[in-house]
Amino acid sequence: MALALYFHPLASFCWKVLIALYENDTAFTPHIVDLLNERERAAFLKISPFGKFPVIHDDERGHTVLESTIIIDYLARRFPGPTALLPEDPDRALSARYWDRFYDFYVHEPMQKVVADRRRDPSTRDPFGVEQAKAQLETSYAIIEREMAGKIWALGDELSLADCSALPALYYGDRVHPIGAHTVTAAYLERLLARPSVSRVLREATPYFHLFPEETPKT
Ligand SMILES: N[C@@H](CCC(=O)N[C@@H](CS)C(=O)NCC(=O)O)C(=O)O
Repeated sequence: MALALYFHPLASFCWKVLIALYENDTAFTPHIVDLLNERERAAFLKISPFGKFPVIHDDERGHTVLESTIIIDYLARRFPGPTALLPEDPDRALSARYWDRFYDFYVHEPMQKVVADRRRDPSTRDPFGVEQAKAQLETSYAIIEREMAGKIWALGDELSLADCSALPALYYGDRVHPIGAHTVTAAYLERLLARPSVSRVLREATPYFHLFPEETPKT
């Protein structure tokens, strides 16, 4: 098959690309990478120098593409389908790129910070950094609350790259710092969850959810 995806079904940045692939029914060969396995990790580092997924490899063109946003950009041009991941109109495309950056930098990254902290040895935890990350999530939720009022998807009525980015950021964001009273944001997350592409991603992640670190109760 022309396209290969290196990923893990639980990994939030991989969800971005899986949603994009499933939206357009793009055929690909899945390669699940277990980074805890020394041999698999060493082989993967040859493809992805920081050991980060997702990565795609396009056999026909001999292209390896890293970084979820760049991968979706590549998929939009190389394997276009009914969901225009990057709109034709340059202003709308710019908006999709902006909201992709917004969700990655201001929701996804602080969410990852909280999750990474839970995985650490308690002696090396960073409570101040976690507080800062949660404050960032709170600020971002308030911005989304205003931005999404009256909208279905990030650009209005058509799903795009920006929504692929929003789903994993908000899904896991809600688990580490509940969206709570931000009802517009919560409703946007519900709409995303109802999308068949997203249901499929969640279904495939379910066998791995026990690996997600829940908050340790304070003693
Ligand atoms: N900026 C990268 C971030 C990728 C990333 O952080 N991936 C995580 C999984 S969600 C990862 O590979 N973590 C493994 C590690 O850092 O060892 C992208 O958008 O693709």
